[in-house]
Amino acid sequence: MQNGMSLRQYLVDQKRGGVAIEADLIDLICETAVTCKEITAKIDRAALEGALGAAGSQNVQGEEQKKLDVITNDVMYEHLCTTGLLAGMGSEEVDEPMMIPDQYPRGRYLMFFDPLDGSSNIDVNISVGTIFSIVEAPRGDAAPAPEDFRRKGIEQLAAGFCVYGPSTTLVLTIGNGVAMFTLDHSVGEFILVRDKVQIPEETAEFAINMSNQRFWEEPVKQYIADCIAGETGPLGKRYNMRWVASMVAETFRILTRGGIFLYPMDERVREKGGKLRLMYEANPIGFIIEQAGGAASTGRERILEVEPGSLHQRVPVILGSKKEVEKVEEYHRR
Ligand code: AHM
Ligand code: MG
Repeated sequence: MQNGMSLRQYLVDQKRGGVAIEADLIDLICETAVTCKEITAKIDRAALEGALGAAGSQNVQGEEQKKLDVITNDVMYEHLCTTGLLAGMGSEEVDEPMMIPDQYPRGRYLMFFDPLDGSSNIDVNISVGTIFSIVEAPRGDAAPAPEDFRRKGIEQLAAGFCVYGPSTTLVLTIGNGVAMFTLDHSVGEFILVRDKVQIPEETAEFAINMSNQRFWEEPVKQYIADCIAGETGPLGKRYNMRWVASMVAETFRILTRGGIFLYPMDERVREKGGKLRLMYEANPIGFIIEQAGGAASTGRERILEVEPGSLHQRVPVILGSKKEVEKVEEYHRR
């Protein structure tokens, strides 16, 4: 695998190398990358075009939507529903599964997506991203049923996220490791910059929203207390802390230098199951993390094996360097 390959060249090369990937899935990933380029341009011009700030509406999660949440959701849906590659889509920003309008052909895949993860950061110019997860549509190109949108993470064929930061970089897995592609604006293509990304197994860097401490479950309270205790504490090392409040940015950091990210269960979100969403946040990011040699857990089970109850189901999320995630699972078993 050579740096300098375009995204499509990489995917074709993977297929030639024996990875089971259909030509339609290659096309779908490339079309998704086109929407990420469009979103890059929208974000870049948002302040100039008055597209920052609140939209004045709430999504199904009861969260205030930003104008860009709505704009990027529309970019994704309007572009991808015309490609003839999808049978339906599920978005963080839309209550019900989204069907393909009758005037367009349907394809054999379903996509789950968060069009603008970390959007609470958008007005302060911090990295945000688009997350996507692709599974096979169980009825082929027939119209999908509601239950077709409840899928375990282990069923994913591909998952990725594009982070809009100092560079626009797409992180992708098709089940054969993780590759990263940076958008080269001079040619308008995503170009391979890293392949076979590996997360160091051990780390001394954690990411958690400390302001929620009093609401966490006991095992997480204890683990973080032990991290803060440093060299003389039970974990025997000095930890560093980071919190970007943008899961895509935290994941990118972990893929680059290791670390552990926690959005645990807390008292305020217990009834909802947690804060982060299974289908379009935890599953795709969990798949990527595992493919890079890390681990992704709820604290009690592997995220990719969680049985989804609904499209917008939430879960506790603990992911990153494998040995550190295993340690936190150990705290949950005690
Ligand atoms: P969003 O999809 O509405 O942006 O919510 C998800 C984000 C994650 O990116 C991030 O880890 C978390 O919410 C930040 O939460 P907090 O506001 O508690 O810092
Ligand atoms: Mg999100």
